[in-house]
Amino acid sequence: MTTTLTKLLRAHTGPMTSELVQRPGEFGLGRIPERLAPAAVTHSVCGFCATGCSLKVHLGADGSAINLSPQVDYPVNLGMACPKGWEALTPLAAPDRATTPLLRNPLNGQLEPVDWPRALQTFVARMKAIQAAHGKRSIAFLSTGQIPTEEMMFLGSLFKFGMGGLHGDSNTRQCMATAHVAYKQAFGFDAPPYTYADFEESDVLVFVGANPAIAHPIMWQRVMRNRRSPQIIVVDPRRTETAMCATRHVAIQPRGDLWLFYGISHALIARGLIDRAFVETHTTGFESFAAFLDDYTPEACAPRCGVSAEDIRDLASIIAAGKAVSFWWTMGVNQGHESTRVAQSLINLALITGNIGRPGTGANSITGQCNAMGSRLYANATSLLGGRSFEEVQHRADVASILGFSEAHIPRENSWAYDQIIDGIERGAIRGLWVVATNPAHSWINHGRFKALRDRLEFLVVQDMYTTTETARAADLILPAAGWGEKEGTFINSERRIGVTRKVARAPGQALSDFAILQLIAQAWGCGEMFRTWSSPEAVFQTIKELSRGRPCDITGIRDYAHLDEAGGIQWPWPETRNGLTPDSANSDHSALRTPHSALQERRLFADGRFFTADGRARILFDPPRPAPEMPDETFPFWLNTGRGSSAQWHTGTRTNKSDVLRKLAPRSVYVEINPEDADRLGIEPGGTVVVRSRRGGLRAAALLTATVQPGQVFVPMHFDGVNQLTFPAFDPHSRQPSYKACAVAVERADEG
Ligand SMILES: Nc1nc2c(c(=O)[nH]1)N[C@H]1C(S)=C(S)[C@@H](COP(=O)(O)OP(=O)(O)OC[C@H]3O[C@@H](n4cnc5c(=O)[nH]c(N)nc54)[C@H](O)[C@@H]3O)O[C@H]1N2
Ligand SMILES: Nc1nc2c(c(=O)[nH]1)N[C@H]1C(S)=C(S)[C@@H](COP(=O)(O)OP(=O)(O)OC[C@H]3O[C@@H](n4cnc5c(=O)[nH]c(N)nc54)[C@H](O)[C@@H]3O)O[C@H]1N2
Ligand code: SF4
Ligand SMILES: [Mo]
Repeated sequence: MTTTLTKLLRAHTGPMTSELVQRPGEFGLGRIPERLAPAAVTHSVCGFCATGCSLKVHLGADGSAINLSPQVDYPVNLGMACPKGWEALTPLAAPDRATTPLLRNPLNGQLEPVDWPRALQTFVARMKAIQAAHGKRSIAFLSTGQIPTEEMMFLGSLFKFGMGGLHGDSNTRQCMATAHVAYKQAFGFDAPPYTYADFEESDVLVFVGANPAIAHPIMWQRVMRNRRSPQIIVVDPRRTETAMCATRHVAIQPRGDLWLFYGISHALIARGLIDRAFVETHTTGFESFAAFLDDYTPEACAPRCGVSAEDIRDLASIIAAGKAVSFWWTMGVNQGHESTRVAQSLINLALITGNIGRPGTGANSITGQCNAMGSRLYANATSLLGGRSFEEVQHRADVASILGFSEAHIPRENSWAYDQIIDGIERGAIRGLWVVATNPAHSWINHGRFKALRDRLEFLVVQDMYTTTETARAADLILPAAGWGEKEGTFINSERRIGVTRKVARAPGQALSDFAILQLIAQAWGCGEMFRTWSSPEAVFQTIKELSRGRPCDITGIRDYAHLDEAGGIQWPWPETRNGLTPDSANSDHSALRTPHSALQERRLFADGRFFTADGRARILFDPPRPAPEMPDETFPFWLNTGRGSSAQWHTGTRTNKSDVLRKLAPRSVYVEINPEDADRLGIEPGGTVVVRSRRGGLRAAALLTATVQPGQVFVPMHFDGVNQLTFPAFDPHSRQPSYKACAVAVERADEG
């Protein structure tokens, strides 16, 4: 183990990927003197949101990044980037970076620096002791959609196949679980069908519970490039930045979505405005859906969703008149108590109107984190590698044979979901927790409870870039991780495009990439031999290709990282057989791929109307709407809505708060958006301090008076700690995704509270 450690630490101070990039002038001419060499550049996919912009990295003489600018020649961002992308290097230099492992000293309760051998030995000894006393399954991990696929796959595989654990989930549950399940049930595989060119090729775009103008600014720029004068309909209780730019804002009542979309479906079917031929050839379940909808006339739905029957019919007419209609959804849909059915109510609309598989169409879930799509396929958390199932014999056998392990290493059961892991901690079933690249003490729903749970854990390991996150501060052991830009690997963006992220900076002190940390833990645990061939992210990428073979996400036609770079990223599927292109058919393929908007570079699914279900047909799925589990009442009269506050803030702020530029672009302290009428009634002044209270906790915040929120509703951004003391832990029954967007609160002036 010491040899591996020495090697890894040496590698960490050794060359960066960027230094292996040739500088112009080096080709065959020998190295030109440094002072004459034009600055070298490389590029890397952004590590914030799932848009997956490519950033040009300008390198200094020592090969490390000195600046970033957007890449022009990339089919995603076409020369654009949002403020986070421009500022992506700044968080790397923050003073609170974890630079050595830190271990809590039981005598004084302080986190104290230790060396890697001691940290690893402690990790292994404490986790194994817990397993010995309480069973193999008494340890769990919580991870992320923000590290490369190769690292997630290593974490999930090491934990389940090497360490004998079963329960692991990630923040993707907070974010994309609904889309994952909705697609799987409806299409037979978790397969977002679209490509970003669809933003430009639609003549009607319907955004539901999505605020791309701030959450996915470059996707929004793609909408702005649409030359068809499209109708843009935004369904959101708030008049968001996106709603302000839309042609129509539908100010739906919170949680009214299922009523609205059933009402629209009813209106379409009643007036015969559907694509019968598509429905008959490519779907199942239509007849029972139509019968079910009898009760959902626009008149019946109107009072339940806050949209008039006339408007419901009007929306149906707009959708029916559109030649290419696309439906886009994000967290306003995914984070709800009946979210899977809401997502499917949009899928149903696309199916019954035949808006799928053609340019500018689709039922399109927009992804959140840079690699949530990688996590959905390869995290090995709640589904087995490659979108497989732990419960299927054949799937386990396939994975075992590809990885060269005995099948005995592969659990036959599914992991608990995030909320079940949290319950498990409460019950004492989980005693050791390993948190990688997520900050649940801030982001988990009703986190007041998470904090109490800390005391139930015998051992909490936090693997993060920083020592100061809410979760790291509670840890027994902090493992110092390299961040975006300090390591390499691949991300899969929202439109299924796989792109490479590069090492262009050195991690500080003894921080190591998550990949290297996992290699060390595997060795220290005693299962290093199983992962002998997992020698680098790119080696693991080759295994990922094999795991994809014959699956809907087949990428066996991608040669290696260089191929991805040359091609401008490649969307799955890209099987070996694709258009006769083979991994070796070199340059001509790549130049074809580089043609902007060529058929190869912008690919959507289901052009042939065949879905991934056994009979090739999409499923129309539905259920009656249910009331939200916590509704406003006399004591807690407001709906609390939460979400993204600005394009300059990222989640719990551990990265974006480190940039002065980004901090100038967003409010520094927590605020609550409240309608001026409500404020007036409650005697709340603009900027005055108020207390927002729910049954679970309270939060002091500055009042931001704005008519963008409707009377009776308030909005608090998720970026400040404390918001999740308020939220109510309700979960969708299919996806187990938390319902962050609706609970009941009271608001009062602070001097009265
Ligand atoms: N700047 C920035 N960008 C980000 C992120 C970030 O933290 N900062 N995070 C990334 C991640 S991980 C994600 S998941 C995405 C999230 O991206 P979005 O989902 O677009 O952002 P949110 O603000 O969470 O939620 C979207 C909207 O849902 C609305 N909503 C609330 N309740 C309802 C309802 O009942 N019905 C409907 N129809 N709408 C409702 C909210 O008012 C909100 O405007 O953003 C990604 N991009
Ligand atoms: N109220 C409310 N709560 C929400 C939401 C909401 O809309 N409302 N949205 C939910 C959603 S959609 C999401 S995605 C979650 C996000 O919630 P989190 O995942 O908890 O938020 P982040 O701040 O992104 O946390 C990522 C952590 O990983 C660390 N990190 C970054 N890069 C690396 C790396 O390469 N390696 C390692 N080891 N660590 C790294 C960062 O420092 C940070 O501590 O929040 C959820 N919580
Ligand atoms: S839009 Fe997303 S991927 Fe593009 S630069 Fe901004 S944060 Fe990065
Ligand atoms: Mo997310």
